[in-house]
Amino acid sequence: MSEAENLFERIIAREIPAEIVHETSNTLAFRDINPQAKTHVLVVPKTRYRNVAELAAEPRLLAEVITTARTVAELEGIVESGYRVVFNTERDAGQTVFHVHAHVLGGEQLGFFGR
Ligand code: IU
Repeated sequence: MSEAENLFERIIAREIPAEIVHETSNTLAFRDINPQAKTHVLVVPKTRYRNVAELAAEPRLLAEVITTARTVAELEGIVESGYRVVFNTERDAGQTVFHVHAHVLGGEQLGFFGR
């Protein structure tokens, strides 16, 4: 496992600090270290799956990740203004950390994305 993946494992294990926003029995939400919006929180399952395609094999856990994303939006007060949930998946999407994570982005008008 690379340093970066280790890093998410170590955040989950509380071995290194992160600004934790919310936790459930199977997920953890913490602030992205390099925020791309006013609100930028990562939601991870505590067990490691490489990407959302792998996590899709566990629909209940996938649903818990999405539910945690909704709770994060509630806690951040961005449900009404709106937010985006993104799973970058593999190279072309720019995935750099291969422990699946949902980006929860909002708190301001977001730009269009794509190419
Ligand atoms: P990506 O979807 O794999 O590209 O996103 C990885 C994210 O993890 C990226 O937004 C980083 O800023 C973020 N991150 C972090 O919050 N803390 C870390 O220690 C590391 C990466 I490494």
